[in-house]
Amino acid sequence: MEKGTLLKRYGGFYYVLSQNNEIYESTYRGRHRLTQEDIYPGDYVEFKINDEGKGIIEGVLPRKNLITKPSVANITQLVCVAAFKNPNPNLYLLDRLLAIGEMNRLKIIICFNKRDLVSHDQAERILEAYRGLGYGIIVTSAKQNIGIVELETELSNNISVLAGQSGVGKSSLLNGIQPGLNLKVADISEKLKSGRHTTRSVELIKLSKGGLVADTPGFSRLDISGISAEKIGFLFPEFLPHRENCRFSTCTHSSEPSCAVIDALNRGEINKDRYTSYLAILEEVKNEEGGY
Ligand SMILES: Nc1nc2c(ncn2[C@@H]2O[C@H](COP(=O)(O)OP(=O)(O)OP(=O)(O)O)[C@@H](O)[C@H]2O)c(=O)[nH]1
Ligand SMILES: [Zn+2]
Repeated sequence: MEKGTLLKRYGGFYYVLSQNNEIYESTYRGRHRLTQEDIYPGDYVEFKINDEGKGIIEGVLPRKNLITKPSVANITQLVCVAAFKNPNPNLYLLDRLLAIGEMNRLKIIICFNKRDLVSHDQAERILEAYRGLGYGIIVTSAKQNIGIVELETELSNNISVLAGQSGVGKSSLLNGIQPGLNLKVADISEKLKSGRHTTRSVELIKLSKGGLVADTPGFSRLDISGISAEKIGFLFPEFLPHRENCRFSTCTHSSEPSCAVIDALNRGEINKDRYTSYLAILEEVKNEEGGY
């Protein structure tokens, strides 16, 4: 029996990447009927290869994680992409993605693209808030081919998702890494036609320097449900040294008295924008808990 990774489902077939780096068009012959929830791109499968060189999947192995909306299994790394300009960085969206990466215990990289559109000082002002959080930061310009090799290196040996606001340059970066991909770049009329919010199934792309990356339309928000309000603080690494000094162990660092996180904020040790994002995520999760 061979083991492999599902890259995509298409037209009733499953495309499986074997451990020998071959892609097999496969069908499923397991004992149970597969439903949509039973197998996602990124899933490890056991399969046989028949005389015609086609794969026959016999089972899906337990998955390590699953991110949803849209769904992909077993990712190891979340690359949160923002642009320095056009669009201006949406820090709430970026911080929300970082929190989702933390929630799923993924390796996290922040990629700031479109470096060509800002000066050194403008870039530094934006980067400042994100240094010292422990995340890898890559500065790129898909247009001027800056940082592309560095990004490619970070993607090898990982199953990665590039997530970020529409228009930040995710497709352009992947095209820069692998010119043969020809991912659609900024075809606005096409996007309107297909409808921005229709869920589209994910496809994992095999990179020539190694690694798999999800082809990403729709990966701007991801799902943050399923976490309780008092756990959100754990997703902000800069809160960790302070939170044990909060008076209440269940402190949500919002309106409680003697909150060490708020004290650190007031001393300027925690970035104000990051804290604002924290409060917004807290509200979002509380609203979900309330069921509306
Ligand atoms: N100046 C500049 N423009 C860039 C850069 N990278 C991408 N762009 C442009 O930004 C626009 C959006 O790029 P895309 O690659 O489609 O962005 P995306 O993040 O994939 O967008 P969605 O598919 O909507 O999620 C295009 O017009 C690109 O040519 C860059 O480094 N510098
Ligand atoms: Zn607190």
